[in-house]
Amino acid sequence: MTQADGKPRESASAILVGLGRGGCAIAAAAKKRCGRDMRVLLADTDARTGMAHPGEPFLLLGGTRLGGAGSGRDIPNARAAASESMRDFDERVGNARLAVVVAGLGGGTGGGAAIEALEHFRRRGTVTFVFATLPFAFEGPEAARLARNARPLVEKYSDACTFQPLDVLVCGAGPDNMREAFERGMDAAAEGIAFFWRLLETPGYISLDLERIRRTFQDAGPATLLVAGASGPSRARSALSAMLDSPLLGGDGKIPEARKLVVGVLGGDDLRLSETGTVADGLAAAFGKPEDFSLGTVNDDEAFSGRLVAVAFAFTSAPPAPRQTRRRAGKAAADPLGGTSASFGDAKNFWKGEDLDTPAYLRRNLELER
Ligand SMILES: Nc1nc2c(ncn2[C@@H]2O[C@H](COP(=O)(O)OP(=O)(O)OP(=O)(O)O)[C@@H](O)[C@H]2O)c(=O)[nH]1
Ligand SMILES: [Mg+2]
Repeated sequence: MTQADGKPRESASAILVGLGRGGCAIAAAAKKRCGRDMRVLLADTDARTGMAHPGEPFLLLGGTRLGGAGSGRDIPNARAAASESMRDFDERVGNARLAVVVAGLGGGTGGGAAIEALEHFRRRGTVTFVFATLPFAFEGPEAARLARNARPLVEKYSDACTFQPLDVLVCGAGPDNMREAFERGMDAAAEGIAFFWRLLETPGYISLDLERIRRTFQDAGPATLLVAGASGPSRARSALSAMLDSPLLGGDGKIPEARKLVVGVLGGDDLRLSETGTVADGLAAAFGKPEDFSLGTVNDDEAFSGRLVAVAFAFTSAPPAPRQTRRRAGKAAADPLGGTSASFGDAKNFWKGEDLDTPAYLRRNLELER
């Protein structure tokens, strides 16, 4: 994975990990948009997912436990299956310093395997950003319950995360065909991830490279991710308004203050300084001028000629409580750059087929009272 000058690409130390059927579909679609230099790993408890994406690296999770038949919409089952495959997973992710984990919440594997993978990444020092979708309303209460149950643990174990309701991703213009709805949700999610990847790998005049993103995202917590594109003479203003009108901000016109804001502006050679300023200043002002503000630009005439795309990560809620990397006494921490990791065999507390590190409400499939 090298550039023309023979140096390794920045993005070689970043990996996109798709988990579960929906997560793998979105990750594979993002890779199609970004090209073959994007490092991807698809993993699922269901062997059919590997067949659906021929040519992409695929890891079957918990083959011994589940026989490649999926988790049966069971988060603890999927988590235990993922735990069984963590050595293989570790080998496949190699020396990644940043992992973008994509999962559709609403089933078993997207949530369960994500929790396991995130805990694993934390132990080995890889910074994680989770891009998770929340189920369509039409998927019913069971999918909503599974997503609600997985979400707090995904928040807990990731460095930064965003939850994108599929109903919002398809802009509420509900296609009345399920396949079309899922495809549109997948396209929108893949597009958001692909823009983020471009920010990482395409050097712009103001660069947001992997190490800056890594530092900014570490222990950053949940973010609202806003993406908007526009063309025409007032494209910067149009993109800014579309972002600030997003239903993800509550839709009541009151924009919460952000403690941290990351903004990317992507355009062609015609991207003007004043346009970058319009987007960056407009977003900073709307989110209460956070001191922790990062800006990156991408100039890619082939991809964005005539078009401007803006991406923002607004960290609006309280930062997560300080976290400690869970390590077993006597086990050395994995070297994040050094490949092999500590032993995982005893890193989990399984008893009678249950993972005792998973809260009881999840193990018993109960609903949390809020
Ligand atoms: N956009 C999109 N979302 C999907 C697709 N398939 C599933 N999803 C979403 O992902 C959620 C989880 O479904 P799956 O990915 O099928 O479930 P899984 O993670 O494989 O989990 P199990 O099969 O239960 O082990 C669903 O509730 C959907 O919201 C897809 O093809 N496109
Ligand atoms: Mg599945």
